[in-house]
Amino acid sequence: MSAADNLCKRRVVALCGGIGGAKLALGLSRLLGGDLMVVVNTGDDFDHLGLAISPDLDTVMYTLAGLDDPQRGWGRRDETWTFMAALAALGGETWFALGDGDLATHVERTRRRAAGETLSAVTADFCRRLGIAARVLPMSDDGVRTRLRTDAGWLDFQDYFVRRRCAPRVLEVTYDGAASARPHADVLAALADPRLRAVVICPSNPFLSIEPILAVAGLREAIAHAAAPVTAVSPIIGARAVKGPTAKMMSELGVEVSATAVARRYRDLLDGYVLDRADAGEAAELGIPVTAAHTLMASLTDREELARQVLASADALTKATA
Ligand code: FO1
Repeated sequence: MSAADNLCKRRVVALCGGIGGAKLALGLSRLLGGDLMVVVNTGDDFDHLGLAISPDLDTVMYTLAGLDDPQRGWGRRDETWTFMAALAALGGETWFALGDGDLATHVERTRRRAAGETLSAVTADFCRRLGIAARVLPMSDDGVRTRLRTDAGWLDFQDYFVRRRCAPRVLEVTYDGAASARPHADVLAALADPRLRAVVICPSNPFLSIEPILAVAGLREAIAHAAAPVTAVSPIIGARAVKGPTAKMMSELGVEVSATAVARRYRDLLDGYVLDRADAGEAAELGIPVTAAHTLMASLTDREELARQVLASADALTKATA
C-alpha cells in the first residue's frame, strides 16, 4: 500500500465500555483527534430517581474531556456531594452516588431526551461543549439493558454492579432489546468507509461492555466486513482483571480467566490481539498475530503508548494483507 493510500486510511472505530476501555480511548483520541469514533456500551443505562443515566457514555465523555475522577474512574473529578447529603436527609435512595456536577449531566440529558432528542444527539452536543474532537456515539439510540441471572435471581445491571457490589454468583448475562436495537447509521457508515484504518476493541469487560455492543443487530456483521483490521486489547493481565468483576464473572460463567479466553469470545472478528507481556506465553494458541505490550495504563503516557502500539499492530496487519 502506497504512503498516499495509507494517508487516506486514517479513521479508527473503537468499541468501549467503562473505565478500562475509556483509558485506551483517551490514548487513541490524543493520537487521532477527530479521526476517532468511540462506540460506547449503553447496556448499563438505567432510569434512577427519574433521571436517564448513561454511565459508560459519561465515563468516556469525562475521560476524553479530562474531567474524570482518577481514583473512582466514574463521575467527575473535584466533585461535591451536597445533593446526595440533602437526598439522604430526605430518606432518598443513596446507593448510586450522584455528584453535584455529574447530576447536571443527568438532569440535562433527561430533559433533552424527554423533549425528543436522541441519546446520540445529546451526547454529540455535550462532547462539543466539552471540546472533545473524537466522535462519541452510543452503540444504538434504541434501548438495550444488560441483565444478569444470578443466585439472587434476575438483576438489573446497576443493582448487581453497584448496589450488590458484584457479590451475587452470575449464571447468565443477557442484553434485553439488543436483537431489535439498530446501530447508529454513522457507525455503520464508518465501518464501511474505505478510509477506515482499524477497528479497536478496547480492554473492557467482555460480558458487560463489549458483547452488549456486538449484540446490537447487524453490528457484529458490519465489523466482520469492515474495510480494516480488527484488533482487541486484553482486559486481563496475568489471569487477573485489572479492575471490576471480569475475572470473577469469567470463573462463575465457566470461562478460563486468561487473555486468550477473552480473545476466543470475539475470535470470529479478530485479525490481531494485543495482550500484556505477562501473558505473552499464551500468544501461540490463538492462531492470529499477537502483540505483547505494557497494557496496564497507569499514566497518560501509558495510554498513549498502548494506543500507538495498537495502531502500529493494525497497520502491520494492513500491510501484510495489501
Ligand atoms: N459505581 C459505583 O460503584 N458506585 C456508585 O455509586 C456509582 C455511581 C455512578 C454515578 C454515575 C455514573 O456515570 C457511574 C456511577 N458508577 C458508580 C459506576 C457505574 O456503575 C459503572 O461505571 C458502569 O456502569 C460500569 O462501567
